[in-house]
Amino acid sequence: FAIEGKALDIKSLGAGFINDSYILTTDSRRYILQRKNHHIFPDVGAMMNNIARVTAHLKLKVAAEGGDPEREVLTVIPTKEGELYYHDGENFWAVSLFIEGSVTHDKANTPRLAYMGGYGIGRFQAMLADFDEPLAEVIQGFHNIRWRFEQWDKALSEDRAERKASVAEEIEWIESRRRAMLDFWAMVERGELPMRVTHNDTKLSNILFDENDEVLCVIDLDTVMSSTSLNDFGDAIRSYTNMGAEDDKELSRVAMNIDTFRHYAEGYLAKRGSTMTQSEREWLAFSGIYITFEQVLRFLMDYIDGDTYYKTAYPEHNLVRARAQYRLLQSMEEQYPEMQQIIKRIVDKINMG
Ligand code: GN1
Ligand code: MG
Repeated sequence: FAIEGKALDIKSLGAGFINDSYILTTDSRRYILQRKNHHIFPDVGAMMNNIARVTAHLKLKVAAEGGDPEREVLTVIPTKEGELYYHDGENFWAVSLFIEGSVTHDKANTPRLAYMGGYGIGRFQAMLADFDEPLAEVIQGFHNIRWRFEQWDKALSEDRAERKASVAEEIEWIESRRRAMLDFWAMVERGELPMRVTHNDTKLSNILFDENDEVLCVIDLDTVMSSTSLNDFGDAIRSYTNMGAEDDKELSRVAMNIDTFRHYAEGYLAKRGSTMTQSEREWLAFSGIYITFEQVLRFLMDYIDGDTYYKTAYPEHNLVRARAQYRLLQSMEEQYPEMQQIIKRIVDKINMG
């Protein structure tokens, strides 16, 4: 890679279910080195190409606003031959700049963090609103529930790990909502919800903050694709508002915090509200339910498949995750009327102002 200085040290960065990340220190600066998971991202070249084009666009926007493109946008470091990644015959590697002085948060446990997270993703989407080149679909049908149901039906009929019989109750959670979820997705298919550049993994820890908890930069751009921007809102709601852990065994801890929902929505809509279509605003609250449902399906499907997708820490891990996400889904369903009212109130306020 075209890095500055001599490499001195490489340390694992932990976290992440998909890639392996390291901090690479040279005698002049620090970098992020990642082994990209090519089982999950079959075309690493197409993925890196998406990232390079999206970050180039973002850098122009940040520069035009008088910001610092090196700190506020991810910088991909090419190889010495000018390639966006390096294939060593077995693994695929990519390097980006480490953004010094940045911090991440795992939990949105203050109103301000939730607001700033929404603001950060809203800003990211707003800056990409005029990006009109096609993006590669790096993971087929990522948030497309019709495609997920095709995979689901296949997983159930194959029952590869012979676990299906033991999760009959959980399977019913999915089946009883099949119609409603497909109906939502049909609006995307009919073009009633527009296609936009979406991040597709909007958890709080994918936003870098500075020391004053101002948003610096949105990271983990592997899944940047074209889809409905509602996915990004929904996935954030799934991760921010959960009072328990994603894989909490103690289900009584898991519930959606409606105040966190409100704060995130306020931050997001402050940046994005005025450029959303009527149908996007109308379905914003539902997107939390949609993405959380999808996550229950994905964890449960991986359990049924014999844990081939997500890294797991113990044999029942995917099932525990599915159960915890299901508890969160129920909590959202219970609070859905309130979620809708909150969105309506914020939108009315923006329209009046
Ligand atoms: C995966 O690896 P990570 O934490 O960035 C997954 C997301 C899931 C998330 C669940 C490419 O993200 O879709 O929501 O785990 N990413 C991919 O925590 O499948
Ligand atoms: Mg990710």
